[in-house]
Amino acid sequence: MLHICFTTFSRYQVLVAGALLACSLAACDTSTGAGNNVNNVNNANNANNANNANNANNANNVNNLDPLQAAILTPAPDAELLEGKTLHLSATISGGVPPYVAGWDLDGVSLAAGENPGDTVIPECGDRTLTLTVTDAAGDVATDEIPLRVLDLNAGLRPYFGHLHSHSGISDGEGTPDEVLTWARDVVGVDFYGMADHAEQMSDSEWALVAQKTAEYSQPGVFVALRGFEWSHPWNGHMCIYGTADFTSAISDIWISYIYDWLVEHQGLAQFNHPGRENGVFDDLDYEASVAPNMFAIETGNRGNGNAEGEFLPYYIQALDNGWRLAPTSNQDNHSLSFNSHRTAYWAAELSQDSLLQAMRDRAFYSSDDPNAEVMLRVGGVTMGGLLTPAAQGPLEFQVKVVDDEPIQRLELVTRAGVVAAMTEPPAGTTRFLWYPVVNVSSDGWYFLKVTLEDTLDGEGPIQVVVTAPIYIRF
Ligand SMILES: [Ca+2]
Ligand SMILES: [Ca+2]
Ligand SMILES: [Zn+2]
Ligand SMILES: [Zn+2]
Repeated sequence: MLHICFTTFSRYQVLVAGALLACSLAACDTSTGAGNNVNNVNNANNANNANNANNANNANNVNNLDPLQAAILTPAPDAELLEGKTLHLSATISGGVPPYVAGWDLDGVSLAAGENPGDTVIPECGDRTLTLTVTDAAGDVATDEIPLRVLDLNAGLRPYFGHLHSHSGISDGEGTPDEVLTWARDVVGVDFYGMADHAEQMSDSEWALVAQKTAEYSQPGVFVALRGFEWSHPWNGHMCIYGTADFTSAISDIWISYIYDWLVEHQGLAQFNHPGRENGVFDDLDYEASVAPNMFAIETGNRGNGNAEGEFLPYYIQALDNGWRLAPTSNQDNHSLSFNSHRTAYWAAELSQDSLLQAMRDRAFYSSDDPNAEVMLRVGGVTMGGLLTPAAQGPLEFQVKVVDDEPIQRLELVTRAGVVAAMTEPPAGTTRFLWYPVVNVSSDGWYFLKVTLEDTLDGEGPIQVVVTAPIYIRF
């Protein structure tokens, strides 16, 4: 009944490490059972002798043996692990009549076979029951079962899909705020919608009307509307600004330093729009530490040009390399009541104006050509957009979960200068994928996830691309 204890485990499998201990203890215990076995055999022989001399030897042997027993060694009861992680399955089987047939199941679904099947992937999260069933050559059956807690990689968060850049009839778009918000909520069906009309075409009363309407239409858990405005400079570039009581236009604020100072003063949260469309690109996205806390996003998708087209993606990478902490977004920038499949998505526990504003402060967004792809990137307890301070230089395990209603083609972990640090291609047709790439981290930097999906539902084909906010590494 020798079993092989596994020797490598991650820091996230502390409880499985406990299983290791149980494993070696059980191995030591086998010697103490030997004396009992001898006694049992002697007792059984005496009984047989007294009973029936005509019993066949085979039958005597069966009666003489210990009863069939099955015990799960690893994992330990109540072990916790992340979905998609490998779990080491091992057991001890004794007594009965060998050979044994052993099968493992998770909540009644077959998982593995044999006494020591070794590393087995646990696919889905939840409070699960692991059962070992053993049948011996005489047809006797023994079982053992333990509870397992398989943790959701999304940690109770879910993605919400919407937009952070749109225009209404207040500036050069279409529709009143009522018409725009009703359409976004009921026709497009997005979870959130940022109204950002051009500042230089908006009056104070229109600005106040948008505040009133976005508050009126926001229903926690149903739909969130947010008021912002677009600051448009013909040379430097455009930005959408949220979270301020006032608005300002490039007519009054000509220089970049003016709008950066204004953002700090008004505690605004701003997004670089369609980078590169205006030649100055905010001084080539030069890093300004004073305003860095206020700049939360950069568009990698605008109107029909998304991540797959790649028009704006290089500027995202450039901005991160320059030192900005930004999330990527993909917005319609619509000037009419029309919509495509591109979305900005954020992770939160619930849908509300507060959670949307918090996601801006946390940079917890991803930019998606696809309207419903769920893409999570974490490291330990840090979610996309977050800052991680590793305890030491060396291997770092990222945690990735992608779920869509269309096949997942490729996953890439992208780092400085756009270098691909890790890559994998799931089997054809995969629509739910967990990935734990390990990369060596030795200096400050960032890592975001790029996911290539086959497009079969949105008419964009052959592919759509998702990019997440990075995990920022600071030693
Ligand atoms: Ca999809
Ligand atoms: Ca699609
Ligand atoms: Zn613009
Ligand atoms: Zn615009």
